[in-house]
Amino acid sequence: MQKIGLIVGNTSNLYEVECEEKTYMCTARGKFKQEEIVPVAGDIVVIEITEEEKQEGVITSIQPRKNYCKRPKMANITQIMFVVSLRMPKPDLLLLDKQLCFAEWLGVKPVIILNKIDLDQQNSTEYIENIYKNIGYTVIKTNAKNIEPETLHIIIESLKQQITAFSGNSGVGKSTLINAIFQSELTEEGMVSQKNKKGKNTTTQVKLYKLEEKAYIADTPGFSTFDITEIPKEEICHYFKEFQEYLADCKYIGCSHIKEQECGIKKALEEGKIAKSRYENYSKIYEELKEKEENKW
Ligand SMILES: Nc1nc2c(ncn2[C@@H]2O[C@H](COP(=O)(O)OP(=O)(O)OP(=O)(O)O)[C@@H](O)[C@H]2O)c(=O)[nH]1
Ligand SMILES: [Mg+2]
Ligand SMILES: [Zn+2]
Repeated sequence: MQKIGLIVGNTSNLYEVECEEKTYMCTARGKFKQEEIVPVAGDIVVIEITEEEKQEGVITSIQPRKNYCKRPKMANITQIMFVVSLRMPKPDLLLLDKQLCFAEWLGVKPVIILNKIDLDQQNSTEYIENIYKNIGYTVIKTNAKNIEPETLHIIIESLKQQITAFSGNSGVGKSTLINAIFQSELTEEGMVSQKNKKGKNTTTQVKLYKLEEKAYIADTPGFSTFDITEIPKEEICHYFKEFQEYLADCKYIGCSHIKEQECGIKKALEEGKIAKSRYENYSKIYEELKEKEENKW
């Protein structure tokens, strides 16, 4: 008998596949390896049930992926929540811009969470919020340790119908936030009711936790941020959302917006239409990727 399901976890060659009403432990057929496709968390797969009572099966095929990410290995994520903390650790906007760039490249929805707002002493919250709201990003401000019900409600609403990965430096509050989401006692209609508490066990693989029907959170131990080195440096400017409308004003085709004259991006920067930190981080990312490319050979 065949069933279709979602891979929610995997350790070595064993996959946990969640089907409609049951979860099966499955192995994968060798042929995927020959095609160089290895099933990963987030894959939708067809399984052949081998032992119904033991809930065991074999993965027979993988559905086409919406996206695939190498590090951490997972497929079909639809949203990334970037957690930035205001203090301890201090905000890292270069990392945030790298991660936003990655999300745009992957084609998934980015959400920014400004956490530890209770520790902000320099009004950085508003400063950062403004930069990113002006570009059109969703910014949610939190104190994850002591989260207000309204904020939790907004976050839970935005997790619906999505496979969401959390990203951000160590210590910014990802786990605190995820625990708050899962321990939520809110039982209003359509809200989380099950206390699906996240275990403290250390897995080295990606695991998807089910929040409710069609809503999953990806825990990516060992990879708190996404690797952007797959993106060619020439493409980076296309993933800085607010740069798009000024690209046509560059005189030179293939303008890198670094040293060239008559550059639409630099002009927009001078006119205050692009935030200084965003342009500076663009340059840093560009130079960093350039160096990596040169060192490859
Ligand atoms: N004051 C304050 N402390 C917070 C807040 N959110 C989290 N913390 C604390 O910050 C510390 C780090 O939080 P974690 O949730 O473990 O951070 P993480 O992002 O999961 O870190 P890694 O697992 O290392 O990637 C903990 O001591 C939390 O209690 C907040 O909003 N305000
Ligand atoms: Mg953590
Ligand atoms: Zn330019």
